[in-house]
Amino acid sequence: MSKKINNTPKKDGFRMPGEFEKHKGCWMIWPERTDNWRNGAKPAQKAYIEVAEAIAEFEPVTMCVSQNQFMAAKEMLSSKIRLVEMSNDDAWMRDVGPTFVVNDKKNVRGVDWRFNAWGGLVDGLYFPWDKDDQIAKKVCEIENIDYYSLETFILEGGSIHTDGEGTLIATEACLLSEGRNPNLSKKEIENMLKEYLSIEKVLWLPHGIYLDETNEHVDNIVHYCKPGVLVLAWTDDPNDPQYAYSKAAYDYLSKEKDARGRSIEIIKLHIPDEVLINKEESEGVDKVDGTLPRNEGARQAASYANFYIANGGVIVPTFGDEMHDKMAIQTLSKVFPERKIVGIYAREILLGGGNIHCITQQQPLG
Ligand code: KQY
Repeated sequence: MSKKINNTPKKDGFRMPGEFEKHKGCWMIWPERTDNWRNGAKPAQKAYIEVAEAIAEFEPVTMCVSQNQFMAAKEMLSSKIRLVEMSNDDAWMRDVGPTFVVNDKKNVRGVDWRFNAWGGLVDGLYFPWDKDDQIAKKVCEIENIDYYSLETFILEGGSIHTDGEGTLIATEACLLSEGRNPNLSKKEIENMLKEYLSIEKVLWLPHGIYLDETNEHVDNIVHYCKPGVLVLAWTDDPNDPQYAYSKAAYDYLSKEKDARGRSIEIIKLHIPDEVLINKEESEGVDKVDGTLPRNEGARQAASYANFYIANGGVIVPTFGDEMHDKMAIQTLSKVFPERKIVGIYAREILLGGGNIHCITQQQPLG
């Protein structure tokens, strides 16, 4: 029986592993809310299915589905995917799921942060969010994993990346935003990450991806591929607002050392050409007060860095931009020679505000 532990992972000898370490499986949530996903969420469900089935080639996938959608999802997903019934407010397992930590004896525990829909009543994306806030604990209970549960500290899984060896990367734009932990200083936030993930050094990028509605989650701009090596979303166009964001990250990371004292190898991953919401896509979304509107012409925070590393594969979003899609897949093939690179056309996921990394959460093998 899973239980809540009243200590910290650091004190107990547990650390957050890198995503590239071995997984037991992957968790996802079925999309359905019609004020975020167009056309009754049907196009998004198809994209989620493609992602789930692609990951299932490499490791077991569990899809959490509300009671309303359970039978429909069961019909649409293959028997490879395990379904569990779970209430939810939306479908972003990276952010609402537990952050798993492991120890040297290969035991696995969960960290259950507080979730407030990316900014609560300050600049959150929907209200209420109480069902999403319960998901991390429920996942741990299903897996019979003990967990640490924070009373007030707000954090989403997409706002942190680690090399598994003591280094964590985050963006100031997100972690220091008004809607998350306004009463904590940068130093206090760092200390929480150190204590709950066994981190020794936090690297702070000023920004993430331009117009990212999560206050610029780090998982959209960089991704650790192995210790000492990461990819960075990039553009060569100095007139694109993203240029200043990516350049600042590049300059900062080029000068910094990681927790082990290594310089960091930075591999540029060029972003796709601008992705804008079209009229039909905008009109397909229910307009509801309190949920972020999806207006025609709005630029989407498209980035290839938002991929998922599975046991033998890498599942990468593509955007129908022939040249940049191809470049991204070529680059990642070189970075991950031992894994199969699988591109999935992910425009429908992007239209909901995130991408493949945001909708998945790996559970380490331990
Ligand atoms: O991690 C993410 N990028 C989640 C985005 C949530 C968007 C909700 N509309």
